[in-house]
Amino acid sequence: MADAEAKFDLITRRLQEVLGGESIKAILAEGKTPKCYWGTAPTGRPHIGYFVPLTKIADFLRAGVEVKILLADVHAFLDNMKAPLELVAHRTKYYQHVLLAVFKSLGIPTSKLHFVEGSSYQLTKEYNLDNYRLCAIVTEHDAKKAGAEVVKQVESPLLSGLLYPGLQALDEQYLECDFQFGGVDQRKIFTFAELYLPRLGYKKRAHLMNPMVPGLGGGKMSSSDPNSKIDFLDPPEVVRKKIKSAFCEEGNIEENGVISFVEAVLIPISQLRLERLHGDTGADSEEGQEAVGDQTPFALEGAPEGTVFSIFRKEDYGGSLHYKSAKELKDDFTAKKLHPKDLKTAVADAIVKLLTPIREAFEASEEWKEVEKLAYPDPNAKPEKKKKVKVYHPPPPGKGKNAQQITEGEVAAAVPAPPPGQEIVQAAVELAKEEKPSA
Ligand code: STL
Repeated sequence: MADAEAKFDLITRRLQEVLGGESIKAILAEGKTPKCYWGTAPTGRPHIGYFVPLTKIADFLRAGVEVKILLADVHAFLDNMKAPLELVAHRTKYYQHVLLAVFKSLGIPTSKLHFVEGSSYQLTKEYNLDNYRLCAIVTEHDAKKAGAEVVKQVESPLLSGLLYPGLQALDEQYLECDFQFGGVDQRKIFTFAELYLPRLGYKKRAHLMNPMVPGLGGGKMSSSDPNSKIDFLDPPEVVRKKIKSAFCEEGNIEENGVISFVEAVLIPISQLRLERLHGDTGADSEEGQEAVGDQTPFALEGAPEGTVFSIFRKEDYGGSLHYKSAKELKDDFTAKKLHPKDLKTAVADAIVKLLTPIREAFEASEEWKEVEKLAYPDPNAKPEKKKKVKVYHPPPPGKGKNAQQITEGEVAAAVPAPPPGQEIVQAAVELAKEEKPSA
């Protein structure tokens, strides 16, 4: 069936790897709706690298796929407490706000997406029993290996990190998906799930993987260098500054985060928009209807038909450049026909355009602003000053203007008690000191 084939091509376009594609083809051939999920753990602040999976979700909807978005709150905690329990709920809400605003900015109808919080089913008896069943058959070696790329590696690994891959495997069963979608960094977890779910008597799922997009430093985007990633809420001047300082060597397309971003995000978004202009939204007839913000491709006025990325240049410098594919742009860059400075300016302009509606949605939402403060409290903020309790210092007996007796109890009542919990924190610090190896 030609229709099924076209849908499969749309579902898998631009992916780096597909495992078990035949099972998706079989579902489509039967005229059924494939179901998928994409999971994210609400830990640090989501950055613009998230445009990659979120843009891909537009393809799934166009192909009629049912999409669930998992906010993996329990995982956020399990991964070395990247999100401490007190913060997890706030961060989950923050992620939900960001994701909804990004989807709207991409013109993806949010009514078609199903948001699920991990804790809504991961704390049930059934799920936990399955976790124990899994623990009884998975070796420590396999669990460690599966999480090697995804779980933060630390000197003294916690048991929680070993649980992470197993729970992600169970999510496939409990979210009733036909395939899980994620970055290629999830590959080891995906193959772990393919091996172990059948051993619990569950169906093996297909796995679709995105390429990873390097950060602006050329390395990993999720690194702790704040300049290597752009936050969804960064204002234009910050975007421009970060792009300006990005590693982008003339003639070198390797380890070039700026070019990678054009290829993985800007061009696919342009392409989605061009296709939408032509009415090619497949099963997703609602695409674009609730879109917020400028929905034009990143092409300058007067660009030839099919342009997915334009770079403004003064006539003196050869005039503007228009590209119909990432390959054309990369070829020009390699041949030094496109200068890093011109590329950077065009990319910064495009990112500013992409982020404008997201920042506006944030500014317009008191709830989101409030959640942001709770989810990511300023680490430099001074703790609120407690009002000093006046302590009465009695003069030595017999001295003072109105010399009179005061009891010990009265003094104790006037001395402020330490804030609750301080003793516990103190005890933990002492314990940590004692545990340090005496080298
Ligand atoms: C991150 C960053 C990222 C993906 C994830 C976490 C994925 C988490 C996850 C958890 C449970 C699932 C599926 C995915 O079932 O890019 O910190």
